[in-house]
Amino acid sequence: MTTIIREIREQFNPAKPSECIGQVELLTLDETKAVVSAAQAAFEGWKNTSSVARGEILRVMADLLEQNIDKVAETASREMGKTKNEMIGEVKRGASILRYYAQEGMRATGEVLPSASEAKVLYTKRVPLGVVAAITPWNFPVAIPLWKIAPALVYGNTVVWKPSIETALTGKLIGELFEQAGMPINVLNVVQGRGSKVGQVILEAPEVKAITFTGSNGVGQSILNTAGPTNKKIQLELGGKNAAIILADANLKLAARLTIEGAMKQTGQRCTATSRVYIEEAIYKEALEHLIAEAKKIEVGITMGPVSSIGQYEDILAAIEKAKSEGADLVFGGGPTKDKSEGYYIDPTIFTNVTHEMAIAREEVFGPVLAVMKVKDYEEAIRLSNDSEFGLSASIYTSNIQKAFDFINRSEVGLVQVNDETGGAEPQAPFGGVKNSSTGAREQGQAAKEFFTTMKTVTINTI
Ligand code: UN1
Repeated sequence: MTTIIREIREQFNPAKPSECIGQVELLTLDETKAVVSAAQAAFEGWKNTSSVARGEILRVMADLLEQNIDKVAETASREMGKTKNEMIGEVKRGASILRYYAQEGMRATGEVLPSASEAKVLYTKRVPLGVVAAITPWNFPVAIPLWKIAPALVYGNTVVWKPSIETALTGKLIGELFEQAGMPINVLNVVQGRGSKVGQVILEAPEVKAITFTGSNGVGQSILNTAGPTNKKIQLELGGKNAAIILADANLKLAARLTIEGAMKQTGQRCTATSRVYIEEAIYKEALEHLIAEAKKIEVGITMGPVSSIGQYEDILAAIEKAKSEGADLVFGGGPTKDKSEGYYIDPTIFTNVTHEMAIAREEVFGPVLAVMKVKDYEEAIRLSNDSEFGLSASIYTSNIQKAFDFINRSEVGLVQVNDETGGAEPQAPFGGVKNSSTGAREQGQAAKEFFTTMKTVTINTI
C-alpha cells in the first residue's frame, strides 16, 4: 500500500484576511504525471465522440453553472476579492461562452475545395490535437478557464487544467460541475498546485501537445523557454498597458465614465484595464474634473472590492510610491483605504503630470491606478499611446469620424475601441493583442479553432 501525502493549502478572504474560507489538497508531482497520462488515454474515446454530443455536455454545463450561480460567485468573490456583482456578471459570461461553444459542435469542420482534376475530391478536415494544457489566472477564475476549456473540449481534445492556486476552490467547483454535466472520466482533469511545481510537470509532459496560458509576462516567458523548443503549440495572453485618448470633440461625460470604469472595474486587475489616458489640452482641465468626479462615485468595499492578495497589495502600493518619487502628481486616492488587517483595500488612484520616462506610464500595475497625460493634439496622443512594449487594447473618445478611422488604422493593439472602454470581451469575438501582450493564435470566437485544432487536407481520386 502506498500512502500519498499531499500538501494542504488554506485559502483566505482578501476582504477579511483572517478568515479562512476553505482548504485545498495540492497534487504531488507523480500524481500530476499520472493525470496527464490518463488524459492521453481518454483522448481516443473523446475524439471519436461526435462533436454534437461533446457540445451537448457544454450546454448542460451552462445550465448547471447558472443554477449554481450564487455558490460559484460567492466562492470566487471570497477567494479573490472581486465584488459579488462583478462575479455574477462573470459567471453569466461563462455560461454564454459555454453556449457559444456548445453550438460549435454543430458547425462546419472543413471546406470542400475545387481540384485541378475533375476526378478528385479535395477537402479539409479540422482534427483535435490531443492533450491540451490550460493554465489560468486568478483574475477571471471562471470566464478565462471556460473560454479555453470549452473550445478545447468541443473540438475533441482532452484537457489538463491548472487553475491559479489563488482560486483553487473556484477551480474545484467548476471541475465538479463539469463532472455533474456528464463529462466522461479523465476528459477534463483539474490539477491543483503551484505553477513552479505541478505546472512545470505539465509543461514538460510529452503527451501535452498544446499549452494555453493567461497571466504574467514573466511566467509566459518561462513557458516559452520550457515548452517552445519541444514544438508544443503555445498560446499566451499576457500583460497590457492600455491607453485611452480623449479628444476635444468627445462626449466628455461618457469618456470620463468609461475611462474610470476601464481603469477601476475589478479593482484594476484586468489585463485590459485602462491605465493611461491622454487628454487634448483644450479640454484637459474639464476632462480631469470629470474623471475625478467619476472616481469619487466609487465606494471602496461596496462597489469596488479589495485586491486579491497581500502580494498584489504590496506591489500596487509600491508602484504608487514609485510614481510619487518619480515626480507624478497624485490628484486622487494614493494609498490603502484601511488597515490591511481589515482587507486589502486600495483607494482608486489618479496621477497627473506623468511622463513616458516614469514607470507608471510604462509598466503594468494591475491595480486601481490611472496615469493622466496632457497632449497638444491627436498626433501626439497616437504617438504616445503606441509608445509601449504592450499592445492589447486601446480606446479613443471622439465624435470625429476621420480621427476614429485613423486611430483604428494606426493604433498598435489587438483590440481597438471607439467611444468604449478598453476592457470587455464577447464570446463570439476574437480576443488578443500584439507586441508583448500575446503570443500565438487569438482566443474565443471562431479564432479559437485555429489554436485548438490542426488540419487534414484530404484528396480522393475517384478514378
Ligand atoms: C475583460 O476585459 O473582460 O486577464 C477580459 C485578463 C484578460 C481578460 C479580460 N485576459 O484580464
